[in-house]
Amino acid sequence: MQTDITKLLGIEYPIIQGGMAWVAEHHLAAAVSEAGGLGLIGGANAPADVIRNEIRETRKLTSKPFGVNVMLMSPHAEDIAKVVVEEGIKVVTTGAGSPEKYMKMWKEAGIVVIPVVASVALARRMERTGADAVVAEGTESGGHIGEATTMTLVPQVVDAIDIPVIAAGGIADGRGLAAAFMLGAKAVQMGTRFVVADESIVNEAYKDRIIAAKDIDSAVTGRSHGHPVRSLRNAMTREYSKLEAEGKSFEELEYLTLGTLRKAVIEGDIVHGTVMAGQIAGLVSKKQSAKEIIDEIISEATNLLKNAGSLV
Ligand code: TUI
Repeated sequence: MQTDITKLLGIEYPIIQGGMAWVAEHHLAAAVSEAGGLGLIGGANAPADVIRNEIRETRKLTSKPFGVNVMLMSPHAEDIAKVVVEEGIKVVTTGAGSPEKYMKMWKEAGIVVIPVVASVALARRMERTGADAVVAEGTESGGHIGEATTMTLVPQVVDAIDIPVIAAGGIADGRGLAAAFMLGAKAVQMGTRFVVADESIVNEAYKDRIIAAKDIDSAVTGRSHGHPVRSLRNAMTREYSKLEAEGKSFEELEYLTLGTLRKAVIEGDIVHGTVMAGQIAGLVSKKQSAKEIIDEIISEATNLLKNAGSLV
């Protein structure tokens, strides 16, 4: 299944794995790339040397293309921006900000740069600054989110820019991939479905919570301070929302969440930890290898797109 994005990235299928904090490490990234998608190492808040090591470990497991996601709010973003150049990384995605100050360095290094955007305005700015493609990420996504839904954001971004668009947010099966193509996207980025992959190092309790999730089980916290984050509802989100409603400061709320994503992902504390996941968690119902996930989605989408002709 070849599109502008598979050609740009040299991959077999138009499926990109999200650069999820604590989750997107070398085992998962290598498995997704080996299966024909694009695996990503998530820089998150990790120190640059940890990411350098993750890159090297990924190379031991796959010779196929993979990328690094640079989370721009990280205190280590600048160092990771340099590490990706030093390590000869071919594809970089960015999140939670604008990567403008790194563009010149990355483009000179021949890196394909794909910023994640949550608005048409940022998509336009990214095209002007030399991005090769963008991920248009709807508010259905897990983690740090924007306001627009995938259904509304993707076609508006597609119309606004000439570089290829990758759809993200609320996509976890072949229907989602086919729908993304209909909206004008050339690939999808998926997070939640890959969290439960066999190769994902995420604690089984976290995976089981995603499998058990229903359609309305996620909640958004942090809106009052302009840093909305979607995760599955639990004691943590309830406590946060209560303090948020009481008007607690950003710093106090930040302190409450410190280390809680790690607590959920690594330790499996899905009650007091932060269980980031997208709204599509309700659709994710089984644990499979990354290859099974990708093969199933491609097969579903191919059948749907073949049959689409019978509608007219
Ligand atoms: O970045 C993400 N998702 C994330 S980052 C993350 S780490 C984190 N952990 C705890 C609290 C907060 C963050 C977890 N999930 N997705 C990409 C994304 N980028 N979504 C939205 C944006 C975004 C939002 C505003 C990008 C740019 C922006 O404005 C930039 C500007 O300069 O206008």
